[in-house]
Amino acid sequence: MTCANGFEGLTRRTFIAGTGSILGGVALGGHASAARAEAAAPPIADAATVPALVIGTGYGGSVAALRLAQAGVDVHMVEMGMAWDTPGSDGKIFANTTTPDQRSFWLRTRTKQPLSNFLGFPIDKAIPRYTGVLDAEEFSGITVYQGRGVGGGSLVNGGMAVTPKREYFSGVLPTVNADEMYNVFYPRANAELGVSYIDPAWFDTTECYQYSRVGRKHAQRSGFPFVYVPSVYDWTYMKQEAAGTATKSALAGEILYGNNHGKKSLQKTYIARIRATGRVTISPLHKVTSVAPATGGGYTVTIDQINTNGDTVATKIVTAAKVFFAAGSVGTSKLLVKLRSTGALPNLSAEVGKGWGDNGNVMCGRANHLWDPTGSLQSSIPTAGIDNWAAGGAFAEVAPLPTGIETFASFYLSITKNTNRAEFSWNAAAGKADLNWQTAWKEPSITAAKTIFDKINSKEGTIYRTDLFGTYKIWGDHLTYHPLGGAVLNRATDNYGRLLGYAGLYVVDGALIPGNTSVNPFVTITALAERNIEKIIATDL
Ligand code: FAE
Repeated sequence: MTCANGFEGLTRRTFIAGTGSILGGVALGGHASAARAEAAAPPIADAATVPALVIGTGYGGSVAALRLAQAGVDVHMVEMGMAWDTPGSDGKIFANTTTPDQRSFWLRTRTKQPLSNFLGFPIDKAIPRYTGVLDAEEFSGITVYQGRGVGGGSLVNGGMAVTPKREYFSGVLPTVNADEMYNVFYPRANAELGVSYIDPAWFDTTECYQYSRVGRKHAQRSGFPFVYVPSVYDWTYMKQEAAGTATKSALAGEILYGNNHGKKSLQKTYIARIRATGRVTISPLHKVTSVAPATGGGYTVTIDQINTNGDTVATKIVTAAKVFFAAGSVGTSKLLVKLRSTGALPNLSAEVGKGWGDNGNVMCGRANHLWDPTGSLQSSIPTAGIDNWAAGGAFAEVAPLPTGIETFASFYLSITKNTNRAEFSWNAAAGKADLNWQTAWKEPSITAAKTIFDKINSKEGTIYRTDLFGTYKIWGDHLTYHPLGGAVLNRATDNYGRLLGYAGLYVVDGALIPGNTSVNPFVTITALAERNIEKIIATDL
């Protein structure tokens, strides 16, 4: 079977697998050429001494490393995931969502796709264990999806680059000056990330956004404001994909397991600029396991070098004058609660580990009428949303189901007002950090999402899909793509991310944000990191 989106030879089996993958509603990215341009520098050496060590290479870490390097500081970035700069045997760096392989998941022997089922049937499959790009990290009551590799979440995310409405900002970061953020740091973040909107005329006519136009029609007929969602995808490239003059990427369904072409992941933006400074080295497949005060000042950092099976092949002890925690909300929180409890950093605040939220993520699908097709060719990059935040506490993205065939389904990822907050704690017996989230805490999110979709279903005479997350299960309430908090600004840290109790230790990532951003989070994480690092460079260096 040859499908319009290039899924040639699609069998029923691969169709089902592909459906599950992308439906996750969000995407990813990661590009080869920029990363490949630089010669691989040797990883950090045992016993090295560095002025600044950054743990993690996602948004917060990349902002911190770039600005420190531009200020003349030599920086070392340590990243537990792979470099993602070398093509596999198929000539591609990242696997397609229709055909997950070992590159797709972090140290799993079976995929754990966000949409686990189709027509009620489970669609996960066996894969070789490998340090793949998407981590589905399981805690009690919730699976937290995260990117692994140089570029962090930017490798796997949907590229939706949304600045919160200003009127909601005081609920997002109550102790941060909104004027500064909206006049300086949000514009700076948007410019550096390469954020732009789809051309509305093209949106109105292109086959690959028919699913979004159906979403718009249904939203507007029920009286909900429809909004375009800005993106870091290269729209010129997507038009070329549609015209058949460029290798298909968004239009081949590339999203959750990496994007080989059009998405401007951090590798193409901040990290390309970081490399150009000549002051930053990056060690992939290196995982920080401890940070403790060093005898002569600064901090002793313990780093496990791992292989692609996840086994430790070397342990390195280095000294850093300053350490920036940028391991993501989960990575930073897990590390900090461990260090506080095990005596490495006993003076960390009791607030460390607290204030963790899921950004109110909840997913659902709707079954449309046969006269309302959503299209067999769907761009994997969402660009439309339904804004019912003020009235119902939900902002819903119209997400793709890029299966290559007509599904007559509309799919949505909602970000909702959910005030439940969980806490990380150190489980000494198990030797790992636990998170005390409960699945039932998603109820407020479902209630908020229903303010949109019950009304649309009633107006359109349609029903919810019940086959995407199990058998007769409507809501994808078991996961989040947007972990936030765990080292909250002005609580576990001061108002600029300096960890209380330890001079020279900083948090610069999504752990600073207290659980919800009202929209997708990476623009806010980037802008906050820009704000904080500017202050830290001016006053602490
Ligand atoms: P992050 O980007 O997660 O980077 C942390 C890095 O630290 C990772 O590379 C880790 O591998 C690394 N690391 C962790 N622990 C260690 C350690 N001990 N030693 C060394 N390295 C370590 O953090 N957000 C949006 O705004 N729009 C979207 O469309 C969107 N879609 C998404 C879709 C998916 C499937 C997923 C998973 C996320 C999505 N997100 C989206 C969320 C977004 O990617 C996420 O908020 C940011 O990546 C978080 O940025 P951080 O800098 O906090």
